[in-house]
Amino acid sequence: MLRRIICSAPAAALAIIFLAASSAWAGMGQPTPGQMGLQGAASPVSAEIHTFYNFVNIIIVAITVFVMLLMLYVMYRFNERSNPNPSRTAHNTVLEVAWTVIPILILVAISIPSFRLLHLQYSYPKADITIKATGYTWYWTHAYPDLGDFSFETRMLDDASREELIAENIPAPRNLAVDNEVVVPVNKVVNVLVTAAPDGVIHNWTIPSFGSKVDAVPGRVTTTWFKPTVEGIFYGQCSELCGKDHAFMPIGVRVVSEETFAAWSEAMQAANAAGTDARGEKDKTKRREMLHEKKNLLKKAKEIIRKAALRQSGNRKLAQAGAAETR
Ligand SMILES: [Cu+2]
Repeated sequence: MLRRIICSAPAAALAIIFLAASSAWAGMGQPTPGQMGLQGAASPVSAEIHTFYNFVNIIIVAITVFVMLLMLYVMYRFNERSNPNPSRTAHNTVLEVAWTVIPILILVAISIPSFRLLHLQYSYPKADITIKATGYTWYWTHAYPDLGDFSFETRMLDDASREELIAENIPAPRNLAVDNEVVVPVNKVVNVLVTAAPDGVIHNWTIPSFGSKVDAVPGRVTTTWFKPTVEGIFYGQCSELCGKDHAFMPIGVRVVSEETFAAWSEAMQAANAAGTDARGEKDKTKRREMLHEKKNLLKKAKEIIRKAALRQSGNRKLAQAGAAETR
């Protein structure tokens, strides 16, 4: 019986390692039912987090299996029946040095990749795009300070709005889909300045697939960065318990091609400029025209992202039909 347990233990350990290390079961950009492990990696930091997670998991499983086998052996070999006259040994220098030094070596082996990962997360490369995210109770605003400082609110979609998108074949997961997604170009370094409303509470701006997670603190600016390597939609949720609607302030980052991003940001900047001009305009008719133009530009920007979303959801036919309709 004991031999059978001992023989099957390494197989079980291998299975556990495989399950824990398998990121194939995890979704990219959002959680999936029955998910094991972390969400798929879509940035260099996230890829490093995966490597570190798998490495530490192997050590954890190996230690657990070793201790379990040791205990089984002790229970079998040194119980009262098989060992009626126990040894009176109180000290063993070699053993004591070994059980002090080996754990230290294990911790050193863990600390080296751990510090390397921390260094990667907190040494910010030169940013191609900067975004400012501000946490409110309970939604986010996102601004692009380098692109005319246009900004928008990001709020969770209700079920009716989600159904509309799903009917168009655009995935809109519950509690994650948002009205205004943050849009960034693929393979560019994005720096995110994160803060919270001065009279608000602490939130946390998180996108698991990018390995980005940082507190949004009132009166302070914190920073995270990511370099998305895959096009698509990546969701995150506020990860600092902030109050009543903490669970309902998701973040959606849409990674698109450089051309799509340029077209979108151009429309958003023009809409922002039209809005600023309208505020300074005294003539009512002109102001109305400017506001109308702003509305049209925002609609155009939304349509660019809608088409990108359709393309990304693998529904090219619908995207083309949509393009023909708006022509
Ligand atoms: Cu929050």
